[in-house]
Amino acid sequence: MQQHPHTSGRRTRRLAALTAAVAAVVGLTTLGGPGAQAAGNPYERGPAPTESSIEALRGPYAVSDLSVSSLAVTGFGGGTIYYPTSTADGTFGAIAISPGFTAYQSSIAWLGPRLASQGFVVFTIDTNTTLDQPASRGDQLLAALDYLTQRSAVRGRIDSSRLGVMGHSMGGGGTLEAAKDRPSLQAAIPLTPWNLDKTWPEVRTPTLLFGADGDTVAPVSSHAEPLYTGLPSSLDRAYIELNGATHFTPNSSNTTIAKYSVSWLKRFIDNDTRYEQFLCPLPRPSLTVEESRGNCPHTS
Ligand code: 9J3
Ligand code: ZN
Repeated sequence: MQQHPHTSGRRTRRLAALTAAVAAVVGLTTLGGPGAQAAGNPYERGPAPTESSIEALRGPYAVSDLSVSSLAVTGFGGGTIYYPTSTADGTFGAIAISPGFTAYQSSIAWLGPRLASQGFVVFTIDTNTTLDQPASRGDQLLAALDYLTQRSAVRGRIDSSRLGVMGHSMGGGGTLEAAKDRPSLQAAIPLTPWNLDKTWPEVRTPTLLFGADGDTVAPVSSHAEPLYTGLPSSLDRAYIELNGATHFTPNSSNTTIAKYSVSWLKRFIDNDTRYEQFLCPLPRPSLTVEESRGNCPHTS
């Protein structure tokens, strides 16, 4: 910038300094990549979301992974940790994810990089045996979170006060068991859950359940829907029933599951209200959503 020859001295220098300061602040808050962070929320990670960013196959963070042998842990069956490669943005919230009855971590593996690339450390686990029941799967999810935050090689990358759980089928039933046992969990997401216990008044963790309209293994009328109803009505809770879906829809890449899961995890693990727009109002019935229920998350 060229200066007018007749304006000079202190005032011009002060103006220049002010302009530089404003530019620096604007740069910090709008420049980007994953690095952008709000002054008001220390847990916020990544740039402002859009419909296409929550639907994308990958979010803004490059992801690394780490295999954990069952021989190296106790209380669960090992697994794979997916985590943002860069440490430039500080720590991240973390989630553990359990597969269902007779299934392995491979059945929920797509969620690892999909969620981690949005800014979470994600632990997809194997259970001690593939026949373990929901209460055991809940205990194993908690053992996995304890390993992740206390002993794993990525423990220094995790904010251990900001944890969540997910799971498919009996792993979804286990997700509710984990939340009941550990009220400090910040988010829970059961996927086509299966649990004989339909009463969950103790749960204090914001919970998003996915049902599938064509589920004949864990029909929504006897599992996902009564499990949703069994949560406290005062809880931040939601139910999304997938349209044209089966019990096994959560076992492969699914954009409806991903976009609302990312939004729920961001909203409740990161306290990131920028994602509230995708949860509230609830998704309307469509080609992908059969029905939805919930009490829209309260702002602030
Ligand atoms: O984890 C699941 O897929 C539970 C559904 C099931 O097979 O229950 C049978 C007892
Ligand atoms: Zn329904």
